[in-house]
Amino acid sequence: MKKILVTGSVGQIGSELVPVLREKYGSKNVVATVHKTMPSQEFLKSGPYEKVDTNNKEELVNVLKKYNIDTVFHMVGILSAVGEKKPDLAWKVNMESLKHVLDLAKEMKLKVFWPSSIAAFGPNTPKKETPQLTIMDPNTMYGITKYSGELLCNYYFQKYGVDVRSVRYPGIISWKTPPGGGTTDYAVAVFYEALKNKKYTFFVKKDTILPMMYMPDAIKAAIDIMESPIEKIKIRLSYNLAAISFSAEELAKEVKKYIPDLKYDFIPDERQKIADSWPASIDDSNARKDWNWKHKYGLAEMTKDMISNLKRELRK
Ligand code: AKB
Repeated sequence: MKKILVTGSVGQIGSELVPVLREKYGSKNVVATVHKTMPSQEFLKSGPYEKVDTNNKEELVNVLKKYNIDTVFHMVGILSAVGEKKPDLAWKVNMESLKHVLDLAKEMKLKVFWPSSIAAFGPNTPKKETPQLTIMDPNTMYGITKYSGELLCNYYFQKYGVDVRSVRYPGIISWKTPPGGGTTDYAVAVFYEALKNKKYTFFVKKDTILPMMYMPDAIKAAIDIMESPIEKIKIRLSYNLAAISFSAEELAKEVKKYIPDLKYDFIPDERQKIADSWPASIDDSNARKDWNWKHKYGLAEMTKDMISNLKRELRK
C-alpha cells in the first residue's frame, strides 16, 4: 500500500480511517475523495483530496491515474435505515460504485478493501454465534447490496485475481463523526443525548441485542486485513468480524454509570424490524485464525472512552 485512495472519506468510518492511514503511510500518500458533503478545513488541509462522484467511472479513473493509486479503501455506502427509505438510491450508490472500483482494480491491478456488514445476514440466519458460512437471506435493500457486493468481490477474485478483501462490520460506535441512517445508530445517539440532555429514547426494544464494535477496532480491522500477506486471506466473500454484543438496556445501564441522572426508555420504530433480522452475536474465528484479528475494546472500555472524548468535544 504505497498510494491509497479512500472513497466515502466524509462518512463515519472514512473520516476516521483517513487520518490513521495518513499517520501510518504519510499524508501525501493518502488521497481522500469528497462528493456532496464537504469536510472540515482541518481535514482538507491534512492531505490531498479530490471531488469525485464514485458512480462516475471517468472521474474515478482520472483520480486513480493522477495519483498513481495502488490501493483503494472503497467506503462509500448508504446504510440500512436510509436504504429502506430510498432503496433505488441504495442500490445505485452501493452497487454501481463497487462494480466500477472492481473493474478498475482488474484493469489497473489495484488492491481493494470493501466493507460488508452484519446486514448481509437475514431472518433465517442463526442468531447466536452466527457462523461464517450460513444462510444468507437479507431482507433490507442495504443487506441485499452487502451480500451481492460480497458475491461480486468473490467473483472478481476467482475470475480475474483481483485482490479484494472485506469484513462484515457490526454496528460501529464512534465519537468523531456521527453515523447517518443506520439501524445501530442508537448505540451512538445515546451518548450524545445522555451528555447533552440526560435523557434518551431508544428506537429499539430494551432486549434487542446486536453485535457492535468501537471505531479504533474497526479501523484496525481494515488495516490488519489489508496488510496481511495474500496467502493468509482465505475468504473472499467477506470475513465475519466481532468485538462486543450487548442489549440496548445493558448499554443504557453502562452509560448511566457515568451520568447517574440519565433517564431512558424504549419506543421501537420501523428500525426494530431491521434489528430483529440481524444476528445477536458473530463467530469470527476465521478472521482470528487467518489474519490474527483481535479486538481491544469491551463494553466497559468503550463506554469510558466514548464518554471522556465526547465530553471534551461537546465543551468546544
Ligand atoms: C447499519 O445499522 O445500517 C450499519 C450496519 C450494521 O451495517 N451500522
